[in-house]
Amino acid sequence: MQPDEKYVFSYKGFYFQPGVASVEYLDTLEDFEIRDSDVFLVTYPKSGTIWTQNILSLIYHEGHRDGTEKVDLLDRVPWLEYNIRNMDYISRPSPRLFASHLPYYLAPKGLRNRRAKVVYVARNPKDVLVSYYHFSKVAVKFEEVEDFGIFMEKFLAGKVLASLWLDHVEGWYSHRDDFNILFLTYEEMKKDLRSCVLKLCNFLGKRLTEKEVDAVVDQATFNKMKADPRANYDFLPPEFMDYSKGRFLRKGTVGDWKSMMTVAQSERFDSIFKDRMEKLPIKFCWDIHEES
Ligand code: PPS
Repeated sequence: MQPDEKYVFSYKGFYFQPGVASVEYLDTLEDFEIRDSDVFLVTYPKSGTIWTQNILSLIYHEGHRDGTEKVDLLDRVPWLEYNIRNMDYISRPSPRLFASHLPYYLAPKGLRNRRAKVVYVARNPKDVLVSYYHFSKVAVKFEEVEDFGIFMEKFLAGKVLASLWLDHVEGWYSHRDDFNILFLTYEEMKKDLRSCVLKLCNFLGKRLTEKEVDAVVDQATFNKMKADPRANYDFLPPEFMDYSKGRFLRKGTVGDWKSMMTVAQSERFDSIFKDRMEKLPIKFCWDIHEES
């Protein structure tokens, strides 16, 4: 079961999106020059990327916090491997913020001197799967798989954009000592956003006042982001998104997988992922009501 080349291409064992990334460009990323002040947000798709992009932008840009600047997230925290707007990353002023879905082994090697910062956000993979399934309908350039069961098999086999969830999370976690990295989970952000914002500020060496932290937390809530076109990808043109089929900010909850997966599907999922997940020290939360 190989994925259709119209939707993904493999580069060094990882699936990328054609049209917005090329082999020539990806070849340059290994030597992409890293500054000590750079911050990379790394995620597997559908794990809380836009949420954390927004938080980073709010932490770093006063003009975003106080609403005086109307800059969208692709300009604030652009994608490293998908330079959709053809920005000149080299001449961007410091501190540069980037988002990326790259696996650890394709990250620019300059990140391994442990000076620039990496924020890794992980989400429980059943919610990732369900979010990914719905997003595949909205994202025009993604393969739309009508049948959830078929999509799940592709996800479990890593035959989707960004390949296998387990490889991504496990790879970054087991190589954490090579990077200056902070791990967060979507679920802890959901349970206590303020603590996570403070954790981030601490890691990034950013000292914000109580009021500024309040402003970050307030503008990073699901409802505020949903209503803010700069922070919900509503600005992406129809060649990327078909918003008649859903929204980028869809539900924003923990445990939505229960509304989609049958008991049999959930058990099958567990049987494939369980052994490797048990060895992962990251504790995932599967239900918002679960005690941590
Ligand atoms: S992508 O395509 O990889 O960049 O997608 P990503 O941004 O990683 O994930 C999208 C999911 O994150 C949810 N989201 C949020 N949840 C809670 N609070 C806030 N503020 C928030 N912002 C985005 C978004 O709704 C997607 O999850 P689902 O489950 O589909 O709702």
